[in-house]
Amino acid sequence: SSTRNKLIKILEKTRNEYVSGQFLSEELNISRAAIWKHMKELEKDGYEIEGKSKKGYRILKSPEKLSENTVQWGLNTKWLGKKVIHKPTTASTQHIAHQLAQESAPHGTIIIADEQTAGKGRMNRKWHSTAGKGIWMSILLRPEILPYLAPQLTLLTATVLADVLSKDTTIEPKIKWPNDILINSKKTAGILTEMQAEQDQIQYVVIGIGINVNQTTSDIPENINSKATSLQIETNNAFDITNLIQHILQTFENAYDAYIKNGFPNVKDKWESYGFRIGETIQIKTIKKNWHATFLGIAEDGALLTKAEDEEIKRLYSAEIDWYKEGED
Ligand code: BTX
Repeated sequence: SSTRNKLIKILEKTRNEYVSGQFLSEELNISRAAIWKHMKELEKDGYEIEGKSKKGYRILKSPEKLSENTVQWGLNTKWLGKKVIHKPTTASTQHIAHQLAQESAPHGTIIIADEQTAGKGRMNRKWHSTAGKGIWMSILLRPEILPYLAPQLTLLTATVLADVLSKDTTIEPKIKWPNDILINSKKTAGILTEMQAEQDQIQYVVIGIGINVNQTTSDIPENINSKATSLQIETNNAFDITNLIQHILQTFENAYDAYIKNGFPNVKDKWESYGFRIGETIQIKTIKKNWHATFLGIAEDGALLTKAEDEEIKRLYSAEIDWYKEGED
């Protein structure tokens, strides 16, 4: 309920301090008995709240479990996450997002899961989604932009994740083109953008975000542990998944609104400020061939900008890149 949302906002803001029942009752325009009932509801969702006579209420502990409510309470957004679907376990949040999109779910709908049993990466690759230890989330958007611009949303999402991680943690995130978030050269997050569109109009876009948060080394499957990591592994700290999600949603909404208003230039600058190995030689793979070139940055439309040995400058829209090792083509 919106009353409960307001209540959480007040309590979260004044954390550690007591807020009097009188104040709450005036602020929310409900009786003190009603406030007490709301507090009981919050406790059902995992909040620990202390109520002291003469002093008032305060939050002792925010819920650890993820739910539609815990994501929405205290969420400071205008349109993103007004509808949240949470599943304890599901094959892939992308599937649910597509389904809801066909059933006309609104722009800004969020689907989150504690666990995915068939998490998807790009090009049918697998995405490991350990139960309760990461952010496995899809965002449904109905952007009024031309379909060919949709890849810019992936780059925008990468800058949002990099911004949030650099603010909320002590680590320095880097973005590997187009969309891997690396910490100490290892992958911590990935983004999968899928789109349904006609020639000149996007029906919807689903942006899938996977972030390894609280995995320990033993949670990372052996076949990827040389190139994958988590926030916990890199910082020795556990993170509050709900807080991170809220921060991502708030940052995403601002970045998205600015992008729709002002276009790509600011996203490009931000992306490049986090860009990994700009100026270095990279190995490029497409379906047809394999070559290396200098990574110059991204173009004003988001394409990968490279310069080959013969000085030819190329824009690439879909390719895989890797770090160049001596002896490769
Ligand atoms: P990607 O194709 O760039 O990365 C997939 C590759 O990354 C895999 O082939 C594997 O080598 C490696 N990998 C797999 N799982 C992990 C992991 N947990 N951490 C680090 N590396 C890994 C990136 O695709 C896009 C990922 C999007 C995931 C989100 S989660 C919510 C949504 N639902 C869904 O099914 N996918 C998206």
